[in-house]
Amino acid sequence: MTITITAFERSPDGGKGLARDTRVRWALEEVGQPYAVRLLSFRALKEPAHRALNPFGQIPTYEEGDLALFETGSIVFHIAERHTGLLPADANARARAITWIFAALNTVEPPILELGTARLLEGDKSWYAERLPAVEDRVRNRLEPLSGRLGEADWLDGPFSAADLMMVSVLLRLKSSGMLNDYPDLAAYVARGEARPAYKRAFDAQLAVNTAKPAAT
Ligand code: GTB
Repeated sequence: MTITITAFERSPDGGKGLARDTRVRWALEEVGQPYAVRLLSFRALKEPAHRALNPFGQIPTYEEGDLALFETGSIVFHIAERHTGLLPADANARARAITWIFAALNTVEPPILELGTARLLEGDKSWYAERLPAVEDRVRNRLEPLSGRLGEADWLDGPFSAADLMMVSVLLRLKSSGMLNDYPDLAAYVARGEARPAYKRAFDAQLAVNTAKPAAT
């Protein structure tokens, strides 16, 4: 059954892989599932046809037969459940991997998003410089214990899993801030994720979209 996801026809990051379709592409590449991509303009995101798939008018979405999903946590979990390679077979190890998916999305990602929003939307405000240290501290409050837990390990809990796919995807957003440089183990963890052939295929696929020349009119 054909899998179709949605993505920006032009991501604001110009192809740095930070839009959330990359994590879904990565999951599909890890399990070897081919997929099609429907590219959407910002206007199309808010039209009824897309809101029927995602009421919030966002990418990515996931369609497979009569199943339609939104939210990358749910989509990646679905892919990991239906195919081998992204979740351990042992029930307890599987539950721990799922816990880390939630931790990535609910505990680590929010302060990282807050930092991105502050830089993007508040950088020109008079109070920005005063507020920034507190926002960065909230990110460090997550990186410190994460780094402590990862320690010398390659991945969060045994072999690479959807937990690492999600955590690396979340941490990637910090690369441009330089904050990962204070945590060499996390920087190396992210680099290990980026070095995976499946990640590279996912990254290249979104880059091709975002660097394609517009069709001549
Ligand atoms: N919780 C949802 C999920 O995980 O699926 C969040 C989905 C989401 O934020 N989608 C964004 C979107 O559709 C794109 S990924 N935004 C359009 C809108 O809301 O109107 C967020 C994103 C966008 C751009 C960059 N970038 O350019 O660096 C990075 C991340």
